[in-house]
Amino acid sequence: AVKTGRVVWFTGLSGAGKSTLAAALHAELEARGTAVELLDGDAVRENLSKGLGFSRQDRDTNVRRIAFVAGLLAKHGVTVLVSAISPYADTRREVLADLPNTLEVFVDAPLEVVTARDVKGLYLKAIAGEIEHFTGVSDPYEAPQTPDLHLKTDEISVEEGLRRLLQALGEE
Ligand code: GGZ
Repeated sequence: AVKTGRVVWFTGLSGAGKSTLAAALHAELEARGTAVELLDGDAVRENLSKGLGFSRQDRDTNVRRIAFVAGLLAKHGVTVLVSAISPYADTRREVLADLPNTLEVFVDAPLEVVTARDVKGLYLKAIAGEIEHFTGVSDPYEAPQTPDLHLKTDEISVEEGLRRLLQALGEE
C-alpha cells in the first residue's frame, strides 16, 4: 500500500507570503525527490474554481474543492501544499479534519504590513472601495487560534520560514 501523503495548508491574508513559502517548500521537497503538488489559490481560481467570487459561499466552495483534490492526492502518497486565504475558521476546521496528516500553517503579517507591501495594488483598490469583499479590508479573516505552525513573515525571512516548515515536517 502507498504511504499516505501529508497536507500542508497555508492560510493568511493576501500578500502575507503564503504562495512564496509554499513555492519555496515545493522546490525544496521536489529537490529531495518527494512527490509533491502545489494547489495555489490563484491557479485554482483560474481552473478548478473558475467563475467563483469572494462571497462566503464561494470561498467555502473554493476551499472545499481544494480540500477534495488534496485528499485524492494525499491518498496516493503525494505531499500536498495548499495556499489559499481560507478565511473562515469553521470551514478550515471542517476540511482539515477530513484530511490525513495535516499541518495548518498560519502565514501571519499585520494588515499594515500587507497594505504597505501591496504587491498587486489590490489593497489600494480595496481601500478605495473599488474591490468589494476584500479580505482584511471589507471582508473577514479569522486567524487560526492554534495553528500547527505560526510564521510571522514581517519578522522572519523566507529561508527561516522554510527551515521551520521542514522542521515541522520532520524533513530537516
Ligand atoms: C481576497 C482577493 C479578492 C478579494 C481578488 N478578497 O494575493 P492574491 O490576490 O494573488 O491572492 C488573493 C486571491 C484570493 O483567492 P483565494 O482562493 O486564496 O481566496 S479564498 O481562500 O478566500 O477563497 C488576491 C485575489 O485572489 N483576490 N479579490 N475580494 N482576495
